[in-house]
Amino acid sequence: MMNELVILKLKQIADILEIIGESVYKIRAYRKAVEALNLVTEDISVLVEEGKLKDIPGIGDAISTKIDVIVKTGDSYYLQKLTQEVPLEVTSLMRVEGIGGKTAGRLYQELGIKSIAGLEEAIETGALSKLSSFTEGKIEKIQRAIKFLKRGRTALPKIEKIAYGLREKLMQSKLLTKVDIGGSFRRRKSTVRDLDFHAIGKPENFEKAMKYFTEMEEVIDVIATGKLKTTVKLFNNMNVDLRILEEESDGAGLLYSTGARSHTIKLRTLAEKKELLLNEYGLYNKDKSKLLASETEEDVYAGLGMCFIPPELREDRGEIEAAMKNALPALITMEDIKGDLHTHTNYSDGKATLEEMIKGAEQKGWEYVAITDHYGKNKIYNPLDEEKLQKQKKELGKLVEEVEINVLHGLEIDIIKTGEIEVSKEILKEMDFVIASIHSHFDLPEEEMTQRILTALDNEYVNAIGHPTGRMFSKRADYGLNFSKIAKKCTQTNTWLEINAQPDRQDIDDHLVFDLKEKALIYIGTDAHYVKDYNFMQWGINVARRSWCEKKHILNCLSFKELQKMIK
Ligand code: DGT
Ligand code: CA
Ligand code: CA
Ligand code: ZN
Repeated sequence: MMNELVILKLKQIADILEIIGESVYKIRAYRKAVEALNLVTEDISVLVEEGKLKDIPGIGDAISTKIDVIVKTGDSYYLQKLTQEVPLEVTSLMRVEGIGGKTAGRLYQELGIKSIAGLEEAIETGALSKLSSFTEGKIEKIQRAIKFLKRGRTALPKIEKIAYGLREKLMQSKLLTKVDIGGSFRRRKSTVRDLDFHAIGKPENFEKAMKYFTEMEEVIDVIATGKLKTTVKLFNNMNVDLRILEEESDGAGLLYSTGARSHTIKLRTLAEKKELLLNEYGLYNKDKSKLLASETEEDVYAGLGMCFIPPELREDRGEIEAAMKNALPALITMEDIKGDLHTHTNYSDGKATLEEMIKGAEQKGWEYVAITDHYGKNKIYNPLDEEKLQKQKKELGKLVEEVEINVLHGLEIDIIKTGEIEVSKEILKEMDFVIASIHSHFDLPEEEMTQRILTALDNEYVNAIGHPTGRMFSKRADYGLNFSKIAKKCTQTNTWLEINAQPDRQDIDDHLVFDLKEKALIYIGTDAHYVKDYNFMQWGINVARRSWCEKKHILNCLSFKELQKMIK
């Protein structure tokens, strides 16, 4: 939990420095520190105590002192000082895609805009269009980005550590005997709006537990408080609901909190048809004189005549009917995954060496890994050229002698605006696995975007389309695509669609995988840039599970031999 807070404060410092227009070196130092701390698995307060902070590469004297203060006081004096010059709120402007520190600074200095609401107002009144360089096109882009931000949803991976930290603290209070996190979080949705805690305790402790909850240091505001349900706002602006029930209602209460609403409403309707009554306390007979089931979710489902339904499936998409017939899918698990097909090394924009990435994949127990560094002209990705590719090939040749794991030598290449691929067929032909992805011109209309991918699919050497819809939860919505057209051509050309498991992407979305899994060829790729990114596989598994995928639906559940046969 402290780690999250430290990272947040350092990020805020970097943002403010950028708005003020401080030296790029200073800003970069803070950004680097944030990046480094994101990789730290130990508790930062323990590192401070043991004086080990400066052992972390990227943390120098100045920043280490700042971290020290944050750990000890929960806040940063330095940040407080900076915010006398520019209010912290101004940093919220930087969440709008296309607005960096410099622009945020201008908006504040020249128009006094502090918040996204203020920015919207300036668009409305026309004040923004009077500012130099704010063309009609640019303002339109900003409007779209604001609309996207206002969904108020956060990628699940981004909130997971915080959520588990809060649960830990609630348990430590000793006022509750069990704490679970329900809602979309438990259903493993790609994004969550708020967190829904479901807790069990003794009635005499309810009030004390609610008080403890509202007074936790992560809480910045209490939205509503009651004996059975309380809502608070966290430091990251996310709301958390806490419901407390007595032990005997554990199962029924967790079922209720987990939802989805449509799922529990369907269950209630079903109960009524059977002359029963279901609520968050239990399953009863019609006049409520007898409690039939409540202690565990299994009990409640059994009382309704069905087997346990995994939370990921609880969306009223046919899971209740399937559970009644005992015909739920055998959902894919991490153990079914045999390898990763999308990874980068420091030959392009990855952060680990070829050797580290290969050995890291082997450590995961995988049978194969595809190394797919960027190749092409897009300089942001430090792409390979012919010379670097040959060097990589040579190194790879030696490395494969040292390892058991099978390595596919692949590439990730750009689908340029026209849909063409600017890598020669002579090069592509030599590669074991070629992923083509869109990395530029994200705002073309749906038809053009669809055609762009269809054109790319004409290239016989393209094996897969990476992160197909381009959405990034913290940045931009997906560009519209006609998926039935794309999926059809993918199947015709034996081109695979990726579930990109990056936390911010989880692309393609579960509703698409749900529809396409029988028709299209789908695999999960982590797009790893560090060895630890192999753990992103779990986010891809979530998407697949929510889409009712069994291992037969996901290509990287195949053995290496079978996979090789499948690759064109
Ligand atoms: P979210 O927060 O938008 O990511 O999605 P959920 O599913 O977590 O939605 P949320 O937080 O509004 O509600 C959490 C769970 O609480 C929901 O899945 C079911 C339960 N719930 C809340 N209010 C109601 C209600 O009025 N009726 C029913 N049946 N369930 C409710
Ligand atoms: Ca929720
Ligand atoms: Ca809620
Ligand atoms: Zn990519």
